[in-house]
Amino acid sequence: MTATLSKFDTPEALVAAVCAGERRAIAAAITSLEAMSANAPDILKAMQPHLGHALVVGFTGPPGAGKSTLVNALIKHLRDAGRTVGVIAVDPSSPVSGGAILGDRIRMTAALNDDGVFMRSLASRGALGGLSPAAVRVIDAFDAAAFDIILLETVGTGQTEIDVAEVTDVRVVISAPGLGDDIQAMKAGLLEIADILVVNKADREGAERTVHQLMGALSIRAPGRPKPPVLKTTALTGDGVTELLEAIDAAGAPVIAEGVAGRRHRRARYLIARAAADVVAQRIRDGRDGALDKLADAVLTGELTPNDAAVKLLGK
Ligand SMILES: Nc1nc2c(ncn2[C@@H]2O[C@H](COP(=O)(O)OP(=O)(O)OP(=O)(O)O)[C@@H](O)[C@H]2O)c(=O)[nH]1
Ligand SMILES: [Mg+2]
Repeated sequence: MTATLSKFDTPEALVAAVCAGERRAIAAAITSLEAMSANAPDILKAMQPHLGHALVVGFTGPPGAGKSTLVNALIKHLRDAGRTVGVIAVDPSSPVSGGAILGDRIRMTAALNDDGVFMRSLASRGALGGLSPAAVRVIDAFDAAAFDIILLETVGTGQTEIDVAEVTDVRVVISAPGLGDDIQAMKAGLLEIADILVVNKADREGAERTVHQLMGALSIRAPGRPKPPVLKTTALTGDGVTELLEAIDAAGAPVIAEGVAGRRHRRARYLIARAAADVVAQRIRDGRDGALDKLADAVLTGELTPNDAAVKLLGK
C-alpha cells in the first residue's frame, strides 16, 4: 500500500480526509460505501456529524429526455458561480441513448479536470427496484466532502420516483418533445413529485405542445400544493439553464432555511424505512418457516384479508 492509502487506514481517518475534500479519500469512501464493504458502517457513522449541508437536487424523467446533458450544462453554470458539485447518475442505461456509464462520462464533460466536481455513476438498483441504497450512501459521502450541491440523475420508473422524492431537497422532472406519447410517457407519479418541470429539447418541434400538455396535466395535482414552474431548456446549447438554476435555488431556499438537523433527520428516516422494506421483502422471498403459505390459505378461505395477513406476517 502506498503512503497515501495508508492514511485512510481507519474509517475515522478516511472520513477526516473526505471532509477535507481529498479526492482519493472521497473515491475510496464511495467505493467502500457503494459495495457496502466491511468498514462501510463505520465510515457512515463517522460521516454522520458532517451531513446535511449540501442541497440535493434530483433530476428524473423518461430515458433520453436529456437529463445527463442538462446536468452537464448545469455543472458549468454552477462552477462559473464558484459552487462545488457532486454528481450521481443512477442506472444510466436507457435503450434510447445506447445506455451506459461511458455515455454519461462523454456527456458530462464539464466534470473533467475540475476539482470542484466529482462524478459517480451507479449501475445498481435497490431490492425493490427503487433507488439503490448505495445511491443514498454516495449522497452522504459527497455531503460530508462539503460539496455545495449534489445532482442526482435517475430514470423515472416505479418506485424510483418515490425514493427520489424522499432523499432529494429539490426535484426536477424532465420531459422532452418526441418521446413517443409525450405526457403519457411521463408517469403521473413523476408529476406529483415535481418542484420544477422542464421541457428539454426546446429546439425541437413540438416543445410548445409538450409545455401545454404538462400544464394541463398539472391540474390533477393534489389541491393546495403550489404548481411547479414549467421551464423550457435546450441542454445542448445551454438555453434556459440560467433560469433553471434560479428556479432550483428558489425551490431550495426553504429547505436551506429548514436547517441541517431537519434534513439529516429526514434522510435518516428514509434510510430506516428503505432498509426495513428490503428486509421484509427478503424475508418474504425466503418464505420463512412457511408462515406465508399458512397465511395464503387463510386469505383463500376468507378468514383473513390480504392486509390482515400482511400485518400478521410483519408482527411475527
Ligand atoms: N435536440 C436536442 N437534443 C438533445 C438536447 N438535450 C439532449 N439531447 C440529446 O438527447 C439524447 C439523450 O440525451 P441524454 O442526456 O443522454 O438523456 P438522458 O435523459 O440522460 O438519457 P438516459 O440517462 O439514458 O435516460 C442525446 O443524444 C443528446 O445529445 C437538447 O436540448 N436538444
Ligand atoms: Mg443520462
